[in-house]
Amino acid sequence: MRRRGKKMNGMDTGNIAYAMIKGGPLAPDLDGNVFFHDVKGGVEVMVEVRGLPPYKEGKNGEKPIGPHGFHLHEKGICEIGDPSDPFTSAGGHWNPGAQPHGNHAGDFPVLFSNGGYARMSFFTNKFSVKDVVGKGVIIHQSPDDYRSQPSGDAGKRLACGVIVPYTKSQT
Ligand SMILES: [Cu+2]
Repeated sequence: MRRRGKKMNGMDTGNIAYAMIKGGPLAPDLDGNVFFHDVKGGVEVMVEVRGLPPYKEGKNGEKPIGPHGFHLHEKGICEIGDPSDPFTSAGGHWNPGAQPHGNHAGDFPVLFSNGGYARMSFFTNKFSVKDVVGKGVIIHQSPDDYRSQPSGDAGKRLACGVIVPYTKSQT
């Protein structure tokens, strides 16, 4: 089988991009990063954040806090805007294939907090790294139900990041 790209840490890698994640007014301690590596057949996504808010059960019609919806949004613009409803600047879900929510290219697994810390890595074949440079990464207050349209009912936006190309000099 032919392999494309350079090899690093056992993975085929071509392009690498990343987003620095910064919490807004609803989660000021939240920060971390998300890396996107081109691998064979798709992209490996690796996320690490700290400072997620404590879990809170959803009661009396309120949404739970956590696990946290996690998506790519169509605009790489992280302006706080309204502090009670931050980061609407990032727009809606990135959905280049005009799919129903649950099958958007930017629909990711939820983030589970471990005392505020979350780390996850997963594979997707729905895009390559060059497709997502310039897009936004959003972490939401509430879980994604993967069926409410158009965005999974994941609630307010805790944190935002803009995906940029990764180069060694940026470490
Ligand atoms: Cu989202």
